[in-house]
Amino acid sequence: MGKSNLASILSHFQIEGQVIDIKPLGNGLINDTYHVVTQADTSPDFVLQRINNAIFQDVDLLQHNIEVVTAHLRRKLEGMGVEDIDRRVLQFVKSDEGKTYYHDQDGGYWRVMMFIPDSFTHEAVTPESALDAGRAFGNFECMLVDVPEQLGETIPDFHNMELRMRQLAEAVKDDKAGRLHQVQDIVAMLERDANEMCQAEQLYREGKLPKRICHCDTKVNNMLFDSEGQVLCVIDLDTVMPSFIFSDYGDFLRTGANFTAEDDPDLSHVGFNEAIFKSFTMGYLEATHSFLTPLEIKLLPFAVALFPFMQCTRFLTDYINGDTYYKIKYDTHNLDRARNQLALYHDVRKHYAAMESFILEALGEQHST
Ligand code: GN1
Ligand code: MG
Repeated sequence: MGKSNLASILSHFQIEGQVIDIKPLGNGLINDTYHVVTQADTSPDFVLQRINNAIFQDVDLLQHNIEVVTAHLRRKLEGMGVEDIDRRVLQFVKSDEGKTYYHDQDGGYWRVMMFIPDSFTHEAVTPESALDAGRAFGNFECMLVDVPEQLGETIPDFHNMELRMRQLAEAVKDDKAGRLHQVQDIVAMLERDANEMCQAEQLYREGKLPKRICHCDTKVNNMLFDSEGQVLCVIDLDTVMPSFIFSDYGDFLRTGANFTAEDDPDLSHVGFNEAIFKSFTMGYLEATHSFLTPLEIKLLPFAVALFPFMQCTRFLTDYINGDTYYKIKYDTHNLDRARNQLALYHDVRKHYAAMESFILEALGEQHST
């Protein structure tokens, strides 16, 4: 969208300062995000975002969830005496109607947040920053265990593996883009392991596994770091909703502990980085061991396998459907992503025993401190 249109959208929000530039920001695959630069020193910068309403169909519920969660996080941080709270939790700007979003005449939904200065996103972590990331996502879940109201699911059954398998089966049946013949091998592999990968939904039905408020999109690039490489703030809160806790644990390691990017077409680069796994797990358990159940802990290695498996299923489904969900940069982008995630899944499975023994060791350390 052109800058003058973006500027006219912005005029519906209560922002101060003279806007001097509006430029694309970040690598999100769903929403469109812009950095709104204002005259230096006189006022803060902003982030303008167009919410993908085809995917987030109930924007009222979505923004309500985010308002509840950010207010709760803010209260918690205040209670802990944290000083730079505005850099640690997202802050939304009200529209001229007093809402945290604006619905334009063409049907678009927009929102504006304060830009957090001197903050950076990264596409990869080091073992040092992974420890901090584990603490940050663990603390995020920990602070949200007592959110004062029941939150809705912004995308119903978002991390439900049974649903993802049904969506794949549907795509295979319709073969809308005529691409099925290229991917039969991947479909067969996913179907082979589907039962095992759907065990969480079964355990939930049996009342053995709880749902808690999770972030549900803990990609490395969904957190902000300061110039020293310390985590400042968890961002991209659209998918915050009730889910299995290992949504956050497994999804982080899916990007953080892959030796390469999720769309690297060279599969020889793909692999599970145990050093990142270890430090992220250490930080995560430090923040969460006091409230996780034994079953949730036992399922952590399963979660590490589940997320590349689920993401492979989702990318592949989108490829078979003709690329209607994820933004793509070239024709076979979703196929490359799917193959990459399948390779990661297979490699993760080789590390099950090592993961199990490390988790026991890490828990021992938490209990002795
Ligand atoms: C999407 O927009 P982004 O890049 O933060 C997706 C995640 C996927 C991810 C794959 C709402 O997240 O679930 O894991 O792409 N978000 C939604 O890179 O579908
Ligand atoms: Mg994102």
